[in-house]
Amino acid sequence: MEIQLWREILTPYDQAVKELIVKFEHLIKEHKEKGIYCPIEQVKGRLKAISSILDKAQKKNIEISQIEKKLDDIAGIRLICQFVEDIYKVVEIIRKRSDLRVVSEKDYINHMKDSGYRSYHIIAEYDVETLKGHKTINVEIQIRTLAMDFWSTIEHSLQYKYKKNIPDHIRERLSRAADAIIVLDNEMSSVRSEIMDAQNSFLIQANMVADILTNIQNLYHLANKREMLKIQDEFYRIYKEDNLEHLERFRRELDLMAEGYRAQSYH
Ligand code: 0O2
Repeated sequence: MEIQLWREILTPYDQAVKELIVKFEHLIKEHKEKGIYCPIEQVKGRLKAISSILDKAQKKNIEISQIEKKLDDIAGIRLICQFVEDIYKVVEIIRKRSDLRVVSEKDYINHMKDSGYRSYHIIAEYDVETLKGHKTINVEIQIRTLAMDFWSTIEHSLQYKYKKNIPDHIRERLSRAADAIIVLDNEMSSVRSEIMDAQNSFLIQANMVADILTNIQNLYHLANKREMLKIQDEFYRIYKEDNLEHLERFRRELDLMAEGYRAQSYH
């Protein structure tokens, strides 16, 4: 048997996790900048600990030399959503990505595990470029709601504490908590459009305020400074009104003014 160079083995998986976190976080940022609701709320990622790799290999009777071929979750990405509906939107996003090739899917949302665990799992191939060249590895992507993530994090810690033999009375409580999570997620889904409207308005307002203040700052260097201070005061006054239409009108007027100054400075 060859000596296992764990650092060398794990480097591409570590790289994949880091790259995918950046990519999915950027996707969230792009949605926010465009004022569009993003079905992904949070991105997490982890490289499986060597001890967990060894435990899983032992449990599944996998030879150490076969670990890379047979373990799909050395690189793990978790995408957390607000609503159950979002999970399937995220699945669609992943299926369409050109940098991920879906190998298999498991729907533990519609087919809850006996433990009460719910999540959508995708195993996908991902290409990394390292010092040693090109390598295709498998990545496990778990997609679940905030509530499901809460449950599974707690349950995972208890599994660790009790070495996978959780006492019956705690199991029962976890099972009741899993049922409560289903009720909670359903309740949240029923007010989804209201929550999304509220979040969208917040996003639209935040983008508008950022635009206005950037314009004011840029114009401050070009236009009459006193006039710009007046405009800034006007902005604070309108902002206090808490009226999105007025804020939008103010932004358009400021845009026109900025265009005028830009045209002047061009000529
Ligand atoms: P860790 O420590 O999170 O990495 P299979 O091949 O289908 O028989 P496998 O490969 O374990 O079994 O796949 P499965 O069942 O889809 O589980 C993959 C991962 O999902 C697990 O990885 C967990 O992260 C998570 N998971 C599955 N079942 C449960 C559960 O009952 N509770 C919690 N909290 N998480 C679960 P690992 O390697 O088991 O664990």
